[in-house]
Amino acid sequence: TPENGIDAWLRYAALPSDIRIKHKQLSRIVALSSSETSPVYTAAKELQDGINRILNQQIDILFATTIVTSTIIIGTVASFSSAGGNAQEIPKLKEDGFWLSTKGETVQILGQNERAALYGAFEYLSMLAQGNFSQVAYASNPNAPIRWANQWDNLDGSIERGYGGKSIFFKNGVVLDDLTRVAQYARLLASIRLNGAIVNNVNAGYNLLNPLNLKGLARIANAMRPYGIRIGISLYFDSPRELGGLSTSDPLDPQVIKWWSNITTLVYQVVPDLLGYLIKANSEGQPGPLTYNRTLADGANMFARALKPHGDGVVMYRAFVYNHHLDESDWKNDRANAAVDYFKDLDTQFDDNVVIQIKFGPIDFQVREPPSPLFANLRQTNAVIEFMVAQEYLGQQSHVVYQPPLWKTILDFDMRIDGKSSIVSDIVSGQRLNWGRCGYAAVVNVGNDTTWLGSHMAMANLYGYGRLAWNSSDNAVDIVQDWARLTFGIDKTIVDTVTKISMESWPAYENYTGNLGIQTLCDILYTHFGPSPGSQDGNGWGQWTRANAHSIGMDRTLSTGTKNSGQYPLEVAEIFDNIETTPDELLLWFHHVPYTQKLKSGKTVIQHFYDAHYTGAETAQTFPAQWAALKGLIDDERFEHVALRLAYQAGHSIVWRDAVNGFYIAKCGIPDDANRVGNH
Ligand code: GCW
Repeated sequence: TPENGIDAWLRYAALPSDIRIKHKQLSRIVALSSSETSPVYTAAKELQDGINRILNQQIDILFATTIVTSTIIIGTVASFSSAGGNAQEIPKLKEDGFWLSTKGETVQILGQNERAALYGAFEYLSMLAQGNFSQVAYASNPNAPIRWANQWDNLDGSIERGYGGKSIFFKNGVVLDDLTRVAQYARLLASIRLNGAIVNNVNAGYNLLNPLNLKGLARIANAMRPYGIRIGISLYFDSPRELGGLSTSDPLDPQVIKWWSNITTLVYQVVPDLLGYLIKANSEGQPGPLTYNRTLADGANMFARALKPHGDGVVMYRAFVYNHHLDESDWKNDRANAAVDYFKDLDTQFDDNVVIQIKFGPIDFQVREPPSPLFANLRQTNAVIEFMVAQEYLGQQSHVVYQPPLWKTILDFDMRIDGKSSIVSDIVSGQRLNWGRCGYAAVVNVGNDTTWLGSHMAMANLYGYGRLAWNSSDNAVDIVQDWARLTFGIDKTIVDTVTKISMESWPAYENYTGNLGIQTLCDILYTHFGPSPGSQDGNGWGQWTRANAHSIGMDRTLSTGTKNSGQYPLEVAEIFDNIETTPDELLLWFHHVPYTQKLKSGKTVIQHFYDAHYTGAETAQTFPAQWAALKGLIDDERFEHVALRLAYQAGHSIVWRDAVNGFYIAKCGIPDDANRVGNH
């Protein structure tokens, strides 16, 4: 059924007739394209289908190369001009940018390229679906050229940190025969203007490179290409040794270089428009250049040079390199320092088609982190910021956690490089440091569940990611309102309720899991789900809290700590280095303080912990009642699906509250002012 979620925000629900009849009758779509695999063709079909469903108007498509009378014209600006159209009014567009005009007799949807025409079609349909018939004429251009999705799919069909079913790409070691869901996924990605997808796990094996799977890879690329989505793959660093039978995978060894160059030729034979490679190396047990006493740049450049002769392919080299056997007894040790320690001095050494993929914070997609200091330490090496739509540390889709407000704390942060305005979004868009290949990546991890991510509400994060990657100044409330109208309906109660729950969700989750910058206090050893504040310490993973009987927090200061504050540019370093100027929400990220330390709010750290866990859980407990207002306003299937998860979240928030508060009262023995916290 259309209600099961597969169409997500592309449901094109019929508008109520009193609204719908206000729209003029459309007569024809003229598509300036003849190829069925062109995104312009896809766009014309999408318009036809969407207009039929939203407005109940059946209209024809004419595929043409000259301008004929029409009510909607779709194509590229170039095809429009050569078909005799007057493009004078249209400003110069950036790559992937589009022009949308609903003024005058003809709706014009014209892209800088074919994929951009499809973006324009989705924009127009999004307006219609929300009952917005206003007359507009504007150009829309992306923040940044790289806007990708990453999937952590394994060839056996499992998905690492995936919470929405099995892989839509692979099963039993091979590419699935039926790739219907892959095309549907590409449609969703294109509608939020993403232009690339990495289809296999960063913890990659080498079997994707066998001849059978390369054929499968071609089919995946073919399924996504009509939507303007190009694909890339993750590689396993030791493939030359383990698959190729060489004695080494040393990136400077001529045979190894030749091996990768041959493989790359084979890959381009099946996927001529390959995006490139994603590399996780020397991270969490993965081999890499350091294994062969070479630098990370040597490793990245080896792949870059294999790609170079074939086109514009890039190597996404992940900055997630750290030692996961770190010694906690040494107070100078700090996993948060790793990315800058490893990459800073290599800044001049990467080839121009290497891009560093940097997780938004220095640790790992926690509920609150400062921006990774690496964003302020690369000047000549292009980078992308990595987000995680899949809620690995954020309740794994059993909790509603709407992430755009969290992401915006990072994107809006001013790094003050050289004492000048250096907003993170301006860095990754390329504006601040004049980068050309940069932008956004997000781990999405959709699966074959009809909800894609495992929960309808979680899809706001995928939608929001696309919106911010296109325009980081979009507002988190506007984004979720659009998403709510498109996903559930334009009724005000629906929009207000979904918006309120969503906007309250991240602050609530932060409150009942881990506040004041202590990280998400989940089990970090295995599941990354559910409370386990004791699991952070006593192991080498470096997500330490250093909680003892008297004090808590990581000392990351210059004088007594790990010197992590000093990895930020001076003005920012001074703020984080000083307890007085560090914002409360990051206090325990940067400082080790007594539980009785006073916050700016006047409360002690421990009382804030107790109170926040109560406040957060109380908020989560209002979600089921808020949602109940939607009964009958949306279909029962999705109503019940969401209601069940919200009920779970409400209960689990109490489990969280009591586990965390109980843990700390047992540690420090300081009673709760309000006398709620027992020593569990
Ligand atoms: O957060 C960690 C995850 C790993 C993941 C890793 C990474 C794919 O727990 O499952 O591995 O991040 O980003 O590489």
